[in-house]
Amino acid sequence: LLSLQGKNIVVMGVANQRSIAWGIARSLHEAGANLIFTYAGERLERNVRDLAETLEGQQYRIFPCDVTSDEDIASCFGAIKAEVGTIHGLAHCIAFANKDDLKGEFADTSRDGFALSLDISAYSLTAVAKVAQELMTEGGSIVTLTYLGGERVVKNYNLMGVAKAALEASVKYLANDLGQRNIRVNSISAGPIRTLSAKGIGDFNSILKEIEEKAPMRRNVTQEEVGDVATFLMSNLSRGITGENIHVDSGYHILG
Ligand code: 0WD
Repeated sequence: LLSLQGKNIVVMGVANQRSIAWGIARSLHEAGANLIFTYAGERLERNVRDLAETLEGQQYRIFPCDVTSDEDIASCFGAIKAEVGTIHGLAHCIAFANKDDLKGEFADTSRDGFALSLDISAYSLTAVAKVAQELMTEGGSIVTLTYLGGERVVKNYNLMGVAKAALEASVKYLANDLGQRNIRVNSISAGPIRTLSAKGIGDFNSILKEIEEKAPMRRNVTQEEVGDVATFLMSNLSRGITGENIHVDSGYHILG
């Protein structure tokens, strides 16, 4: 029922084994997808290569792509086109904000910090979708990752909340543009997960604790659980869904 055999899927944003992108990659791999990884900066290439080597029987490919650069995006997807031709899916698992902007008051956000965070965390989805859609000649699925802080105020999430609001609105506009080409665009709103990026968010431990105490399921979610929903969204099972935001957060978002 759920097979991604023969499907070429690009995974952007693996930084280390805790990355949500890595949870997505493992789930996609289990469903039989051919994976193409992109990484930002030489520092991460080794990490991604070492992790990809652990995927049994996987003939993975790996390309550099810093999403702040249109040239990087063009050459990355140019290389993917040359090597694999058609792609069927793309997982965008990328965000950035300066640490200082993830604590204290949102009102203190600087102009430069705002521009950089919105560029990497929100605009990059559009920049990448614009180029990736050319390779989705048989239709496709684009999935990005967001967080509840984009829908309502979450302490310390500050600038990243504004970036996620822009990202979630981008999902809807992109879904509307690309729908006629049978390309679907959706987001997963993940509950808090301890990753490298999460380390930047002030008092992250208390956010995790709050979920354990109050979420309907009284526990936090894992990279694997987010990964499995991404696999569903990449698969034919979700063919009627686009412009949607699916919460994988133990139900926490239903609380007022
Ligand atoms: O609790 C969490 N961890 C949640 C994360 C809850 C809900 C959503 N998310 C989102 C994040 O906001 C992000 O969009 O999930 C996505 C993945 O984040 P992650 O797995 O939590 O974090 P991490 O493993 O650090 O991956 C984010 C990666 C970067 O890692 P580093 O640590 O090097 O900043 O985003 C990538 C990079 O690999 N990234 C870029 N990729 C291309 N070009 C760039 C860039 N300029 N900047 C960052």
